[in-house]
Amino acid sequence: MANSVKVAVTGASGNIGYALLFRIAAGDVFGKDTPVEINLIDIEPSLQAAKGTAMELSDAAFPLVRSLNVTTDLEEGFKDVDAAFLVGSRPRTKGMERADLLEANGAIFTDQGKALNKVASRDVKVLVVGNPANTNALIAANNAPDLDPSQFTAMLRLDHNRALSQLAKKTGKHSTDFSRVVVWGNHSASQFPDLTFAESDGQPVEVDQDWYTEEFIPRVAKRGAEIIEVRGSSSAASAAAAAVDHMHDWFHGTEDWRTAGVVSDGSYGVDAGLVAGMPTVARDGKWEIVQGLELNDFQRERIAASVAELREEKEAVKDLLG
Ligand code: NAX
Repeated sequence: MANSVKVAVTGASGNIGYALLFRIAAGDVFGKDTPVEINLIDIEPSLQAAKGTAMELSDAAFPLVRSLNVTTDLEEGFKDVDAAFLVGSRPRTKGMERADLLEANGAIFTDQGKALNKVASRDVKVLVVGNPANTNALIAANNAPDLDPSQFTAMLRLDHNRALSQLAKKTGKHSTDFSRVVVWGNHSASQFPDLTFAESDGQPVEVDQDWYTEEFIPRVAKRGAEIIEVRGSSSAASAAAAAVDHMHDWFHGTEDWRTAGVVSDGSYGVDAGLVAGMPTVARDGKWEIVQGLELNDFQRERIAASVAELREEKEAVKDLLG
């Protein structure tokens, strides 16, 4: 048996939390021989429901679960954690402007960044799922001066997986047959799911350009809304699966590209310091941005459009950036 991993999940009582916690407990993130100590964090009105989720986790008698702790206290919940999934966030309510949402969530991620800075493991890996995920990750990173900004990431893996799935459907192949797929930019409708570099069996993937620009890109970018329309509620298990994939790969490494929302180093026209979806590989516990790619005009334009939105979001929360 390996040493146990300490992990925190915020928004533990929510829909994504409910799906995610059972995957963590089953060993799908850290490995089937790695025990887990799980802290479930939520706000006071949701505490009871989080306790119920912990009771169910206990009832499942997972062999790897060493402890389950439910709390509303961030410093208790983040104490010494190796991994933190920041899922909880304030939903957008009727009449709420985007700027209000940014600000309301900004306050949450300011507090969480500060608490992680104070008490988490110095190697903590943080994945922000709660929306607006990119800007929330930016805020958390900026409020954790003693941690490296690269320890904070935003989830674009669901968008990445959606892109693979749509490509597989179109070509009649399996999603695992493809490599070098990336989703640039913001986890929002402005994102750019990019097949320019995609390969299958080491060969470039040839796609119909009309399908690519008229169907594939908008479909992936607006898939969240499509799920809500068809299912009647937002993506939950697929979002949890993507969070599992992201953290799993961060801990275990990857050969092929994955999309992670990472702090930009200024490559590819993405302002340094913004958190954006980029082509990355995970090595030695770090996401590395794939370097040296030649972009065409279409790619540059699409990336720039999403980066412009990220800049606006950053401007709206500039007072929270520590
Ligand atoms: P739920 O509404 O089921 O759960 C929300 C959770 O957040 C609850 O646990 C609630 O107690 C907690 N919460 C509410 N207000 C809070 C506050 N002020 N401070 C801290 N926590 C608070 O949402 P769920 O479906 O679980 O989605 C969670 C978040 O994931 C949302 O922000 C959602 O937009 C975001 N998503 C992000 C995705 C991504 O790819 N990055 C995809 C899926 C999802 O849309």
